[in-house]
Amino acid sequence: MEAPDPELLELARSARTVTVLSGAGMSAESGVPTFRDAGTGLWARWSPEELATPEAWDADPELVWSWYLWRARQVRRLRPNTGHRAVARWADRARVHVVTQNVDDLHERAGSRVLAHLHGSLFAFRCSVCGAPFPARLVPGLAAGTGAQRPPDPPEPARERPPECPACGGPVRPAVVWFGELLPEEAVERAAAAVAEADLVLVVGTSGLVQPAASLPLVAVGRGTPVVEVNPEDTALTPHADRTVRAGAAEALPLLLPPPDGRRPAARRPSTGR
Ligand code: BV8
Ligand code: ZN
Repeated sequence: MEAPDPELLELARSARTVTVLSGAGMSAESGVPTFRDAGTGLWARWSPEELATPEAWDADPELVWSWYLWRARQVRRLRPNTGHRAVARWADRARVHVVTQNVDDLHERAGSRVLAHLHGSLFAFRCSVCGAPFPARLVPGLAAGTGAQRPPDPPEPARERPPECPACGGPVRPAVVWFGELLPEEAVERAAAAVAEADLVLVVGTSGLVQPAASLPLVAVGRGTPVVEVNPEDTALTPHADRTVRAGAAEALPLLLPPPDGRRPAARRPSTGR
């Protein structure tokens, strides 16, 4: 990717309050399959939309639990990419609010404080009956820390039983938001406030298909806040964004980041900005 054009650089580097809205593409270059791809490999027989639902859980809690544990263990073995790290460093030079649809913890492991996990987290758990939180450290095989060495995946998804809630004996579920479930109200409120407060909204790696998260960038558009999209592909948001950077997050974000000492690097020929 060419260096971003001077106007886009100025927009990115003069912003005092940046709200980053990230989707699965943010973690793609870390090796985390995007949501649509989460049904590949071992789980190719199921579509993620089928498994990420209360109905799938009710029908076969072990299957759904095994899928989430497989995804969580996969993330544990992966690392934040240069895009996550650029967002974390940006916070040294401007107020940065990170709002993510992702359920991985790569923003945090890169050093960002995440303002809102709109769709929950692979590493938070609660009882599916009484709602009592369940500590991740008690989840078998989810070793804390990164890069937990685990044997390669079995040829078939291993079916594992979800732990039982100590309070009521109910099966423990991942604290993620399934399709048809409401998003955590306080997370949505914090995200909306961060969009309202921003003088730049950076939308990174989301196809903009899943509501209500997909409406957040449009709130910024409605307020006249500059919206910059970072995505190798066109998305539902593209027609509404002020600028589009047709590149991956790990490549584009370090180029947009303000330099540490406020120097303005000599910007070469513009990118593919709109
Ligand atoms: C709700 C957690 C109220 C779980 C997720 C009809 C019936 C019922 C509901 C609905 C309906 N119509 C609409 C709805 C609402 C529904 C919805 O929006 N459905 C869509 C599919 C139409 N939403 C809900 O149900 C939400 N709740 O509305 O409650 C309600 C209640 C009942 C009835 C109606 C309404 C809950 C939505 C949350 C679902 N949970 N995740 C889990 O992870 O297992 S969503 C999940 O999919 C992800 O979190 C992600 O946010 C989303 C999209 O996944 P992906 O496609 O992988 O990622 P993304 O979209 O971000 O696309 C990847 C992008 O990255 C691409 O653009 C690609 O080009 C780009 N990319 C690739 N590489 C890179 C890159 N970008 C940058 N750099 C790269 N290197
Ligand atoms: Zn319980």
